[in-house]
Amino acid sequence: MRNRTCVLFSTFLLVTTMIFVFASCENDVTYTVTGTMTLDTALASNPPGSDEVCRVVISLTSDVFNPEYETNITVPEGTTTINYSIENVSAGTYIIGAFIDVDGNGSPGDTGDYRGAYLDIGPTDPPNAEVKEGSTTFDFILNLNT
Ligand SMILES: [Ca+2]
Ligand SMILES: [Ca+2]
Repeated sequence: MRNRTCVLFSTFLLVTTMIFVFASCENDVTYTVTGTMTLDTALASNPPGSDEVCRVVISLTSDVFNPEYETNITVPEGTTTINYSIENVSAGTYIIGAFIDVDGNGSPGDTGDYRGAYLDIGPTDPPNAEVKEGSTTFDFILNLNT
């Protein structure tokens, strides 16, 4: 009887441990999110001939200035497409967007700056980019603010 209790308890511990390990592994799954951004107008730098920085953000909310993930890509004048890649993104539904602060004043909304988001999402729309197995590529257009 005592042995049987011991075996049952050991089995319980083993199963509990396996469930815990499995659950932990599941939570650790992350993805590399990639895509191509196409500028609707070739990059016009300010000052002319200089490089600009394209800030790519992946955000759980419409607050793209406090994103969960981001990367900065330096691009030269004349650029028309920019490839991005952000590693270690957890599964979830996000806003994926980018902007180029061409005049360097910290705001992406000025004439001559560029901005855009996956499926052209607006600032009041809910996140629309679902990152999961088989869904990690999000292409979008960067529009010149005119
Ligand atoms: Ca500039
Ligand atoms: Ca600006």
